Amino acid sequence: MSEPIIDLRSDTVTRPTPEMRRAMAEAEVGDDVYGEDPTINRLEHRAAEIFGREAAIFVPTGTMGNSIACKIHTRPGQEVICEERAHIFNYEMAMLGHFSGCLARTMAADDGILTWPAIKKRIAPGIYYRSPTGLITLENTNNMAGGSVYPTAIAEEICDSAHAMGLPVHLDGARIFNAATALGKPVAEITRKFDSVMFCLSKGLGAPVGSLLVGSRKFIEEARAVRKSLGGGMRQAGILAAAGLIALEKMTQRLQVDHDNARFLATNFAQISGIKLDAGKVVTNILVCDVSGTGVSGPDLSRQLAERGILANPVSPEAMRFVTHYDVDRAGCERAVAAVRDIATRQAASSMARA
Ligand code: TLP
Repeated sequence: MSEPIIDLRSDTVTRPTPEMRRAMAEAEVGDDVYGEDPTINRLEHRAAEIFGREAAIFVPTGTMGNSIACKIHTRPGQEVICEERAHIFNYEMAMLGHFSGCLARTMAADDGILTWPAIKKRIAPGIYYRSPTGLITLENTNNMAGGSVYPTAIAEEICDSAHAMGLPVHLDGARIFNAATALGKPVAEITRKFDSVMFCLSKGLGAPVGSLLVGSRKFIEEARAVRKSLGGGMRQAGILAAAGLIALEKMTQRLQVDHDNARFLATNFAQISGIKLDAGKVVTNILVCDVSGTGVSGPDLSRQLAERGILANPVSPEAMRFVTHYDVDRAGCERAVAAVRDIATRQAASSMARA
């Protein structure tokens, strides 16, 4: 029998647990556009409670949650500050431009962690012919920076200083429960200063679909209208919220396992000649490493791994991303390490033979 596929492309590939599937089958539902889906109402209520906020809204995707937040916080002609690897900038189909009429003002930051002194220099000077800064967005964990985590004091300094200038701060917290696990603090504590927070149920938490946006009652009321304008008004979506409730209540407890597996991958990859990676910086479930020193490009390594039943995505010609999650265990990670080592060793041997 052939070995199962090990899918390290993303934590978005997780499938609903048997408990989620049962809850979905039994979910009480109603028309959520009328506010009558009891399971969605329960999920939104729980999310608001867990984040210590007035209200929450269920949205089909993280991208929609971010789009709604950016739309509400800005007006056309403004700039939105984000780190250059931000999901909002790179993977959301230029929504800032075509939906909110804003430009992204990107900036590079070590490990993807912006700081107030750096942001301050990028805030528009307030001259009438310069497009004003309308919003700052942070991403915690920072996906493409290798799942890095914001130290809470740095995030809070950004929020406090931005607020003192009248600027809102939105958090793309797609993986905020991973950040909370790494910091050993509740999500409410590490996100309390943000004006709005989006987080995903459909990544490491294993739900099949869905994200939430949390904030003040007024903000969430506006978000309901904006969600509708994006075509995101769902009807009997309680079947999705039922899985989301399990994600929120139970799956948040187990993320350390994924972090340990990512660290295991990182420690082993770092020992393979030609792979550049600081294993000590892998603190959540994502690792991004430079593989160019092996002589195999990212896309080529991805192809060769797929032939061995291991799936992982290149993020540039030089770099690969590996993401651990509920559907990958330690044995799967061991197979991934063996496969990468084998490909790198063969490449080194064939380069030697040619020399
Ligand atoms: N990230 C996906 C891809 O789109 C890159 C992944 O595989 O990691 N914010 C962050 C930080 C994300 O990583 C993602 C998805 C989103 C937002 C968007 O969520 P969805 O896919 O639900 O729109």
